[in-house]
Amino acid sequence: MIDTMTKSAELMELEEKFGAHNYHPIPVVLEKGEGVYVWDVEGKRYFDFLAAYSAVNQGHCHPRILKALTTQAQKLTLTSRAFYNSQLGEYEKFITNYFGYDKVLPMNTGVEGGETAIKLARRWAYDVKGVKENQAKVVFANGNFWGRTLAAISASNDPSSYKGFGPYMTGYQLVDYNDLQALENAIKDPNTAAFMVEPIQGEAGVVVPDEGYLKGVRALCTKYNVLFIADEVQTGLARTGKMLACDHENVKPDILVLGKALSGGILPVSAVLASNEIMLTIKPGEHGSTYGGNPLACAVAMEALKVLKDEKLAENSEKLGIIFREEMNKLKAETDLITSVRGRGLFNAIVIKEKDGKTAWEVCLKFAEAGLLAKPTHGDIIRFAPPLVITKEQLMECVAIIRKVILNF
Ligand code: IF1
Repeated sequence: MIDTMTKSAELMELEEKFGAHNYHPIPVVLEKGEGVYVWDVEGKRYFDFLAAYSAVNQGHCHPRILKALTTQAQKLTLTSRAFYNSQLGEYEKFITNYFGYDKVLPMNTGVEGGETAIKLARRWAYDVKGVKENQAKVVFANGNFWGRTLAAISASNDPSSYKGFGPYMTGYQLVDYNDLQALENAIKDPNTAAFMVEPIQGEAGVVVPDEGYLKGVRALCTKYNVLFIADEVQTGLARTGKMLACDHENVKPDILVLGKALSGGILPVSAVLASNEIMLTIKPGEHGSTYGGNPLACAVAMEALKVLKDEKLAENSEKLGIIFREEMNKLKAETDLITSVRGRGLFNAIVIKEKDGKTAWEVCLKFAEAGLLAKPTHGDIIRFAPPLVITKEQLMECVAIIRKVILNF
């Protein structure tokens, strides 16, 4: 019997056999991406409605960002920070002007951005605020997710993130998200260095706080001389219909953490932006990373940021997000399968009425069959986050696919 295993099945088997089992992917094997589309190894085309968890806001393999990559890659990719390089200064000037901060500390992954922000906040607490050595406290919100390192999972209240990896980082406190009274009770403690929060919680299932929450966070952090760290790794860079999710309430965090779409999904680039007062508390040789600020990342990130503005992706996200939620709310009225619709811009989620703990997963399998890729988070929540280059026509095609699958489920 000739082995009739498909290419996809073959490749999935290789991952099963030789790779760690730290994910449970939707069973599609992707080979090519362009704009809002991805193709599997059998040549089937899908709408990508996850956009690599918002790392591909500019669309897959954006030609301008690829050009920046290939041009720089022919010249110089990495020097380490033992030396200067021709791209870093230009990039630092560009991104600090772009977001309105004095300085940037370049890193690679989002979680390194979070770790850097916390190190800066603690150092600022000791050197500027006057907190006693090793007494600094950092506050986080229940439901937070900012990565997989030990410092990140120590802040988590989700057992699937932290269980079995203790002991945990100390000096942390958790308060309920969207609860300003709980926040005030926590940060009035004079040992508090910072409150790190996602303006909209991503992994928690696109949890949008009440209008006024971010303004309240800003006011309380100012009142108690506590640094407001905004983790915009997933919500930033036009995803929620503004350049930053904090822009919905016109609040300016003391420390801004960016990642994911900062490189348009081409290579890992993250950044931490802050004032001189905060940033200069870290002295030469006290923080860094092999790849942080490499010339390739700088060239790619500058182009990725230019594309966001040139293609008005925040405006497109805002406009199409409103249409998308209208369509999802219409659909919700026609079925008992959807219990809630929420989001901002093209950062949305529907909550599925779970029958047996597998419903959302099975719905996503049906979406894949119908040519749309999405994945559940926390079992019953399906996040919808397409590349922000999606057109209205493409969005309506996706709405039709979602409707068909949901109504026939
Ligand atoms: C995985 C989740 C999303 C993030 C926020 C920091 C980071 C992330 C708000 C760290 C990363 C990724 C991690 C990836 C899947 C994805 C994810 F489902 F895990 F939670 F997006 F929601 N802040 N999120 O969302 O950035 O170090 O990964 O570059 O771990 O499975 P990173």
